[in-house]
Amino acid sequence: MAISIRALPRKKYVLPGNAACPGCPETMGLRFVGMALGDKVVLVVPAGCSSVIQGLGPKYGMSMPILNIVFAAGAAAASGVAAALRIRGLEGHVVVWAGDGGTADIGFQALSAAAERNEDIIYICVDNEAYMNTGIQRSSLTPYGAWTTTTPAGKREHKKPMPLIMIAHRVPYVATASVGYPWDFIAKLRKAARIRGFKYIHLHAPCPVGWRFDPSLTVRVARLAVETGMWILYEYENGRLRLNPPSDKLVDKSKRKPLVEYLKLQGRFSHLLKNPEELRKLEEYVDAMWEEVMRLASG
Ligand SMILES: Cc1ncc(C[n+]2csc(CCOP(=O)(O)OP(=O)(O)O)c2C)c(N)n1
Ligand code: SF4
Repeated sequence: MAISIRALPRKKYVLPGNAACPGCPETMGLRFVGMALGDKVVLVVPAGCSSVIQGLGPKYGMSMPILNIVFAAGAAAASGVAAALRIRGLEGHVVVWAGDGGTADIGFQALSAAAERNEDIIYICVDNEAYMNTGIQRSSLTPYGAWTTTTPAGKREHKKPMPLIMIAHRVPYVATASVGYPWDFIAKLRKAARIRGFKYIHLHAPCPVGWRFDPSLTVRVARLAVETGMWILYEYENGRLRLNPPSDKLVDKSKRKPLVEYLKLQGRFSHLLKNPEELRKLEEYVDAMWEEVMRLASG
């Protein structure tokens, strides 16, 4: 369904003067959550950049109710909030907003368990591909070859396929999204809010600080990830996977921009660009990821 810009709420859900860095993708994503779901959101935020952005006391940077929770417990705490709303007969969408570390590493046990119980929550992984809040350490969602402070010569392992892992949980709704495509993300949030049970949205969120690019380029980098095929936009519902625009036009590899267009804007890949063998490994990963997603799309 098309979304009109005039129909979006005027209210600011991320307030000026918060503690985010310039060009921060997490504040962009949080604004979109507010625009999509309005005042009906209860956010559950484990430790990470967004718990700092949100701030405390007079510097409070958000206008949504937020439960800050320990790093490992996002999905468990949200399950409790959803139960409390249900018992009290209150309306509201319980939304976990967790980083890649808080999702794919330390929060994974609570996430997997809540998915298995089919809790009525929306879980968003805001994926900036490293532990940014504590100084850019690698996570299991950092891509192959990327520099972080704990992978100074480039990470040796590929990114964990989190959305596919969540599809394997057979939950009602799984989607990927990007801060470079707000309409797509807002539509997916609204759809998720209409579905009962567990919903997982994986939001690609390029971070200028950790990825080493100019803060004015966040949207450009986010869009290039999709245009080069490095990040695929899709949704999985009722046992079927469907590609979303513009990824649906990029199944044919020749339609995608060269991967280097995406990599060359980011300092974290500078050493990789000097090594054709390493670059080839990343290209092969992208091809394999597309094959896997297309198998699900045709199955
Ligand atoms: C049990 C525990 N270990 C470590 C920390 C320190 N810590 C706070 S935030 C954070 C990084 C969060 O990374 P991520 O989840 O990727 O979110 P981001 O900061 O990138 O938004 C870490 C390691 C903590 N709060 N609790
Ligand atoms: S480190 Fe990155 S994700 Fe964290 S506040 Fe800064 S720009 Fe945002």
